[in-house]
Amino acid sequence: MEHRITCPLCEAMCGLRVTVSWDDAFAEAERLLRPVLDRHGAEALAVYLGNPVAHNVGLATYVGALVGLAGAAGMRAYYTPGTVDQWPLNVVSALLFGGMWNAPIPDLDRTDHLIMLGANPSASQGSMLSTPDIMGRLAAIRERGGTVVVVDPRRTQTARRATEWVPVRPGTDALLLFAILHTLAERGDIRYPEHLRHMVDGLDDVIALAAQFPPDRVAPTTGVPAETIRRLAAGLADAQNPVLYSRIGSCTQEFGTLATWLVFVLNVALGAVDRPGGALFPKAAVWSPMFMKPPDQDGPGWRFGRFHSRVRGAAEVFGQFPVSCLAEEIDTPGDGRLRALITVAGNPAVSSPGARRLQAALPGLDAMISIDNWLNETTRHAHVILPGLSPLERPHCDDLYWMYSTASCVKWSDPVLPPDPDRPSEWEILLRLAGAVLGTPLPEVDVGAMDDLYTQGIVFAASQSRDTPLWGREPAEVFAALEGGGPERLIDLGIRVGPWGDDIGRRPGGLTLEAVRAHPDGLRLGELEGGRLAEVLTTPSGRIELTHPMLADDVARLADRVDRRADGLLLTSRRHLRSNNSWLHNVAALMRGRDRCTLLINPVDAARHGISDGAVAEVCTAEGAVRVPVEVSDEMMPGVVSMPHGWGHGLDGTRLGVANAHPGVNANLVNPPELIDVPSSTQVVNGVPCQIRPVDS
Ligand SMILES: Nc1nc2c(c(=O)[nH]1)N[C@H]1C(S)=C(S)[C@@H](COP(=O)(O)OP(=O)(O)OC[C@H]3O[C@@H](n4cnc5c(=O)[nH]c(N)nc54)[C@H](O)[C@@H]3O)O[C@H]1N2
Ligand SMILES: Nc1nc2c(c(=O)[nH]1)N[C@H]1C(S)=C(S)[C@@H](COP(=O)(O)OP(=O)(O)OC[C@H]3O[C@@H](n4cnc5c(=O)[nH]c(N)nc54)[C@H](O)[C@@H]3O)O[C@H]1N2
Ligand SMILES: [Mo]
Repeated sequence: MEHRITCPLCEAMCGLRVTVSWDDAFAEAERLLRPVLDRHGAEALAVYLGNPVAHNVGLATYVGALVGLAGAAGMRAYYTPGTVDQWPLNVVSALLFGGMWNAPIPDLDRTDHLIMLGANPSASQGSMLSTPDIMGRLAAIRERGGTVVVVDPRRTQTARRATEWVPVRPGTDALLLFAILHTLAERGDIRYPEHLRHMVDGLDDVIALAAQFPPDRVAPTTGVPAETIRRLAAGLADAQNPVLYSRIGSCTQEFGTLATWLVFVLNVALGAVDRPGGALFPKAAVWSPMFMKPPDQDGPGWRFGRFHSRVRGAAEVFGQFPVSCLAEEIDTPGDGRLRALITVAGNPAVSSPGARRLQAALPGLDAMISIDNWLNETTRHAHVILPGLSPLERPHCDDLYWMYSTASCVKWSDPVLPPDPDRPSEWEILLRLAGAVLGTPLPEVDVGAMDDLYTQGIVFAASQSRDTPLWGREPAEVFAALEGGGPERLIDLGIRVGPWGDDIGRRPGGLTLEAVRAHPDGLRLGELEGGRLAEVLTTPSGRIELTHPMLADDVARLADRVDRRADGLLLTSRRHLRSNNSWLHNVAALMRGRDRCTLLINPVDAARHGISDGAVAEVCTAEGAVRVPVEVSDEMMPGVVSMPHGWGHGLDGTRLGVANAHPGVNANLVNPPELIDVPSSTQVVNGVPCQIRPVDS
């Protein structure tokens, strides 16, 4: 049975939920939120924004209103799965290239030598790298005589289709990459083509840091033989158009920032950055306010660790604490304790390390409001659930992901079905909540006025910021030229100030939303190209700033790791094609086939622990233990086990008929909250020390 929520739900007595009118839901949200805000201020409030925010234009364009205004009212930090995902990439992008979403992607169609680390596009379809048929594009590299190397502790489907699979011990990618850089330098293979010569600072400093990581030294720790490391370096050096790409397996690990950084360092050292066939900066057709530096990051460069979390003292990074801090900030008494939580399209009770503590903490909130369409592991604790319209009832236009796309496109999709006129859109709900945090009783918030205020605020901030296309423009004039309201107005703004836009009247004949709408199949406006460095870099120097104390300082932590022999098993994460994090397990058609929530283990490790295929094992970490069925497979490198994330359904109070019949096990019950990649405050869910034992059933 499906159980998509279409009417607001409120908690009645004894955990029972009742369907209520929108007016009653808003009144109830007000009744719960107001005392917290009045007594404790916005400091007692947190907002959690989940992954689908990025795939829903109304949420993507308006979560900034809630987070920004709540921040202005005193909310300390907000939470997202960014800190179990791409935060290291954001940090590195900000420091090296100037913007947190500003990074080059591999030019898949022209490279002849790709090394891919910690990514499995056969399942994920590519991440921070948007392209249709990514597996076809990888196959094409080989068909034209090129090479694809996959570095991953698991021989994934992607690795199977590659030229070579290089198993690596989880968490040690940075050592491997340093050793490759070391080898390139030793061979005299650092390329400094003309286009980079005056555009890069600090490469020599990084090469000097690499001196302590020769292949022979890192081989025992990484599990990659020294000859293989030298061969990988030679392969890159000999290729015409080499490039490296990394993703989540190299981010959510002990040295996620260093590993992600070194991928870009190597791309620079190979002369690949900003060169066709190498790593190119996509040109997004739609400008997004996300691309500008947040107003609280005043001054040149970026600052991190401007404030720290109350309980464990974790450093903020881009205004966020590691997502696992949420639980302790709710359940630890004292001034500044979180008493109210708003979740938007997120399921942190499953997706956040230390999930057991969060699940126990959520019932302790005075007010929990969720914008979500499912009664799941997280929203079952909400006092009020406010559901959005179905994806078929709302328009769509991507924004963020064009920053990582292999072509410059734009497409506006009108709703397929007429939206129910009696239901608010999610962006309106966000504005209402934002107004309530600012002090207006929630039912009385003037959503239209809030929308104008927010849009004017964006135009004003962009007009003050050098790295936006609105810099120096007269805000009132720009705002007056925009029509309508809601996401359509913001997307119209983004298209018009984008590279193909009409520049708000200054470039007659340029694109507007209206012009884009006339092409329901979308417009393909440009291809990836090189030679754009001067235009894309927004660092203080205007060059690629390859070293930063924050990065260089973390090398000492890495150097300590080289000689630490970790002989025990390491737990890693994985995803599957037919699910999306935690929330497609309720779709019957996607749940056919055998159980996917298994612990993958190499036959040697299985035999050593007396565990056979299909048996149940207990996986135990510093955080706790779970029981999970075992799948013995030589696709895992010895010493490493893999569990998918997003499972652990079947909890009381949820309404997920299909998912609850295939509950699986929540990997984040055993991922410890305190394991983080230090510079980026990112959770470690790859390379977690664990033990296993058979369970007698
Ligand atoms: N161990 C481990 N943990 C991980 C990861 C891992 O690899 N290993 N990966 C991490 C990553 S990369 C991510 S992105 C996170 C995901 O973490 P979350 O974003 O917290 O979780 P999701 O499973 O994506 O949950 C999405 C929620 O949004 C709701 N939803 C779906 N569509 C919409 C919509 O259009 N509107 C609204 N309002 N709600 C909607 C769904 O019902 C669901 O409740 O998990 C992270 N956690
Ligand atoms: N079908 C489907 N598509 C998705 C998602 C989904 O759940 N299902 N989730 C979406 C989201 S939110 C995201 S963030 C992206 C993520 O997209 P990807 O980054 O491609 O993520 P995964 O498919 O989890 O692949 C990560 C790989 O890293 C490997 N790995 C683990 N530890 C290490 C390590 O220490 N070093 C190296 N080199 N590798 C390691 C794992 O074995 C795994 O093969 O996918 C997105 N796309
Ligand atoms: Mo993600």
